Amino acid sequence: MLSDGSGLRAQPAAEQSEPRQDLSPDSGRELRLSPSALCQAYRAMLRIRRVEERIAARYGEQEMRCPVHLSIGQEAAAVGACSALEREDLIVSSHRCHGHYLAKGGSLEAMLAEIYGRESGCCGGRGGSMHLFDREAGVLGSVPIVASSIPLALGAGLHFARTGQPRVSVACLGDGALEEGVFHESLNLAAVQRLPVVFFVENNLYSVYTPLAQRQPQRPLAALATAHALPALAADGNDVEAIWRVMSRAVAHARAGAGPSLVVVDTYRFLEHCGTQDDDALGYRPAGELAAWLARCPVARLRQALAAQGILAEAEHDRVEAELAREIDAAFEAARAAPFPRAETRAEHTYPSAAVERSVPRTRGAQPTAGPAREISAAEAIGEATRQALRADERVIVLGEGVTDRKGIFGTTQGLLEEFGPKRVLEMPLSENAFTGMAIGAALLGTRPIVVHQRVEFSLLAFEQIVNNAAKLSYVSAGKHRVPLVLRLIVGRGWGQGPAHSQSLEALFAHVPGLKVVMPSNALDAKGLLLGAIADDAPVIFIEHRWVHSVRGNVPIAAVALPLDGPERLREGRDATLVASSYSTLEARAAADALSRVGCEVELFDLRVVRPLNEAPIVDSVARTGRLVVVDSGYLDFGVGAEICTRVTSACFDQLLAAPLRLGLAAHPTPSSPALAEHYYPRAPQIAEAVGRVAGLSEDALAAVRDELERQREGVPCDAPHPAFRGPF
Ligand SMILES: Cc1ncc(C[n+]2csc(CCOP(=O)(O)OP(=O)(O)O)c2C)c(N)n1
Ligand SMILES: [Mg+2]
Repeated sequence: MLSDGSGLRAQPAAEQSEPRQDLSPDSGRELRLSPSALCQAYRAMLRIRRVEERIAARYGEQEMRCPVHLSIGQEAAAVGACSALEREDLIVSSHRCHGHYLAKGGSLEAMLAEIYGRESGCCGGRGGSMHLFDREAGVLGSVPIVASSIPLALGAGLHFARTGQPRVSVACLGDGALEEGVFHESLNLAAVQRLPVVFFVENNLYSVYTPLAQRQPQRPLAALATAHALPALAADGNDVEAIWRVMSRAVAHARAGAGPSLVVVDTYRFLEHCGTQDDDALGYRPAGELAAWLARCPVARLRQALAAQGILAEAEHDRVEAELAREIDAAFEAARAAPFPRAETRAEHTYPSAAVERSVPRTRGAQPTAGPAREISAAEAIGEATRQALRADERVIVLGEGVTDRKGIFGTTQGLLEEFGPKRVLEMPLSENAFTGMAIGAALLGTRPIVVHQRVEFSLLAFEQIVNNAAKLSYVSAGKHRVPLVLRLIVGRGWGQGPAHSQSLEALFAHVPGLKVVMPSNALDAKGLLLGAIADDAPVIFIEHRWVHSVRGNVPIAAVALPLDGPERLREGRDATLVASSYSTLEARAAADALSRVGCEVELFDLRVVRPLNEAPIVDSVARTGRLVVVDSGYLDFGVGAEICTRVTSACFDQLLAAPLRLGLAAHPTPSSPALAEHYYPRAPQIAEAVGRVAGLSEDALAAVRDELERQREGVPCDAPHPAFRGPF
């Protein structure tokens, strides 16, 4: 439904005439907008034009201190598309989002306040003009990474389909987005999932200065849909009624459960790509091209048509102009008069407020209020946590490659499809970026997805979605969006998995504010922290080491969520503090046990939660022991250990008796051959040696510890976990 905040509204598409679900090229030709709806569309287009002209006129004052991508010349596309939607339907947009946002009914004042960087801006001053969103009006988000918002539209569609809501989501794209991999992944994924999504492409013939012909082979853009078995529709992008007509059909098709479609409209940007100037003199467009498109200006063209048909008289037009001028004046004044956000609030909404309270005091072994427990493996614990979460909460879903296969991802998802069905346990195509982004989009609407990537490395194909969307959407929406998402990433170490199947890249994810990073080292935490992650409203990267999967431990039968609250002290000691995470914790524990036998008492911490890093217990410990060794599960350089050492050193420099030491993976990729991998991972003997030296152990004692640990490892290949690591501990 068209809405421009003026009170004048277009008739809903359905009232005008029933759009067909038949998407064949000839169907729907008779669809017409009523005269009042045409006037309404004109008003909405003129409003976008006048708002952007005003932005252009005032931009030089340098009070709007963010980039602006004006859509002057493309107004018919935004208005035509949104006039085919109901308010409950959602759109996502990109860098060029002003027109879409206004056409869908986003608040003008909140948009301008955002561009002016004010607290009352739609993003609270956190997003600027390229992140416009308005939940109430159905603008789910705008993302200035080309094509990045497409999977969010899929997520909205998935949420609608899953919850049985007859709503539709629309991804508003430029022609450039069609060159991005995620566009193709998304078409494929939307098609196989039959999602109620419309891909709406405004082909303005350019990506910045580069013409379409230099970027894509010559063929109709709509042909891309055919390859993905989607219906394709096209229209003149400067003819609002033609756009409304094709969009109405595509939307009705999606709403009827018939799946996604692609709509392509050809239009033209009159001003420069970014900024407010006419840049025709730069010469990147053929001579006369701009003039030809100016002659087809969608606003002028519609005005003439309405006048010719006697629908919009001159006096009425003047009245509309005057009304718009008053509204725009007032909105600019309100935006400029609004206060800036207070500097001390700048970190707010990086994470939503904590959802999980400490349900059970966590003491290792005994779980006094958690009820009966029994020994199971961490893999079983992960499967059990997932099953219990799916049973307890309809909003929880599981998706990934292989989640429904016979082996069920190391057994962790076995049986879920049978119990919960394909609507809650979704097998995914090999489209990591699209399905991770889809999960993010669904999470924005209240679905709580658990996404599984069978290797950490596979998630790198979705890094863009994780870093730019999952981590940012709470912040840029000033807390109005939440992303309750769990990403299970598996470290595939062992058996020659090599450089691209065995990395532990927690430092990459922990580097990004907005993400939480969790690494269990045992069965109890595997279950409890996973349940805590599922209950958390922030995106949680849950890194599972393949060798931890087989670790057994005493795990409560009940679904006891553990808070994501930081390190756990596994052993007390006075001589040195040792910090490890994930599988390294098991090696570190063996080292600490051996050191204890020669009288060196090590205080051992299992990090558990990398981000947010709660260093306080470690600092307390080092303040007593004076010595710190950190074993990184990932690469040593620029790693988590470096962060811990820095924080501890800053906090208790005066109590340090020795320089903190780090162990981790060497500065080269993981080799595959056992002959090369043999010395790659820090294992118990190396850890014991490092701690012993820091603690000032004698050479004899060091040798004794080393010998004992080497003996324990004798006959154990480097590419398999030590058989002693079975837990519980
Ligand atoms: C992934 C990515 N690559 C490059 C850019 C830089 N960039 C910003 S807008 C833009 C042009 C995109 O063209 P199109 O999708 O046709 O949208 P238009 O600007 O024409 O509306 C480019 C290349 C970006 N933001 N994101
Ligand atoms: Mg373009």
